[in-house]
Amino acid sequence: MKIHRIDRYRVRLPLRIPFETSYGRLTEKAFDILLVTDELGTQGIGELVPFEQPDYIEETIDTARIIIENHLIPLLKNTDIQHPKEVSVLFDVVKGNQMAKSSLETAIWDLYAKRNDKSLKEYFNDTRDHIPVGVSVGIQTDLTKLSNQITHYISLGYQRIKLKIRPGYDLKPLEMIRQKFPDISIMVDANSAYTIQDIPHLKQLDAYNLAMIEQPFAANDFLDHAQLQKELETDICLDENIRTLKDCELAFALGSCRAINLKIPRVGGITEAMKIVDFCKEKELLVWLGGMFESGVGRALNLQFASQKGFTFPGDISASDRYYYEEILTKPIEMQNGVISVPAGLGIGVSLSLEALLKYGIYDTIYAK
Ligand code: OSB
Ligand code: MG
Repeated sequence: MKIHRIDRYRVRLPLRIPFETSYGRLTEKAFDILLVTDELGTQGIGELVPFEQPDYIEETIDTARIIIENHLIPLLKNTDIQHPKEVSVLFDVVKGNQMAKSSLETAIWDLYAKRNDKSLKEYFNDTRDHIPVGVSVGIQTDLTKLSNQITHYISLGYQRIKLKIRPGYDLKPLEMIRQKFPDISIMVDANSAYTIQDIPHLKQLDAYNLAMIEQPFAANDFLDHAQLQKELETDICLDENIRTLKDCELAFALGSCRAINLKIPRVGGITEAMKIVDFCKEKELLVWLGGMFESGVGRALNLQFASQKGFTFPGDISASDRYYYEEILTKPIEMQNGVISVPAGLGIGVSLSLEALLKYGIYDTIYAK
């Protein structure tokens, strides 16, 4: 297949509830939807997911747009792609910038599946149609409000709660949660807010029967995480650290974690994500699917990928109404009894609402042959 055209919607969707993490507060999600068209007129859809601030990892939506327009699209021009796996090889000359790469790579996977009249799920081994899901709960210093929020999500059926924490907001909310909800599956995510000096403090987290603790230390640290994992009973899960298969190999070799939060965009796309799944299976590392407050496009992709049976731990893939008032899809993504169905259409399985895209987005064409 040859890429003949790339169109884009730059979208901003207001969040239903502001999302606070150890590093900041999000009230609106900006993202781009990329439409990649081949020589036959088949269209693949990709989502560009980085945040506007470089506070989760270094990529931002602005840096990613420049990488896409000035460095990645030129690599696609006049290239005949036989299989989407070739895209990650083609993109290798551009260092890093995984989320920029992923937006195009996943669109080309979607395009390829659609050309072949297949659902994306059919390219993975050993899949199922219903995905167990959890919900990530932002920092909420009013513990009554936090408790109400958790009660609401549990009553809806979410199978696991991820609590965002930071120094000064960790043991108290957990104390409250364990008193009210002694048996729910709960984990915490620090988004790099602690340092090695906090090890004695973090050891107190062992008392709360947590499924895991995600990314306590810096995004480029493997050694301090390994030290903490030695001293902690609770499993450490790495998120921000993991950009490539190599990072997983390093984390495994050093004992920096026992679980991986896999986000397709953070590792540059589906091809690298598949390699990481294989590696985790071989090494018996727990791997589960994380999220980036994606729109329905990114979450449809996540559902296709999480259809692989290895993803037993509930993902950060919630229903549309957990994030947004309105979706950019013709049908929102719904959760029932703690599971979400894999969208059944071709490719990522969902269709775009042009009306919503025009309401919330700005359209332009970034490449035409
Ligand atoms: O650290 O996993 C994270 C959201 C935005 C940025 C980083 C993270 C998160 C989440 C929510 O925890 C995941 C989701 O529901 O999309
Ligand atoms: Mg995280």
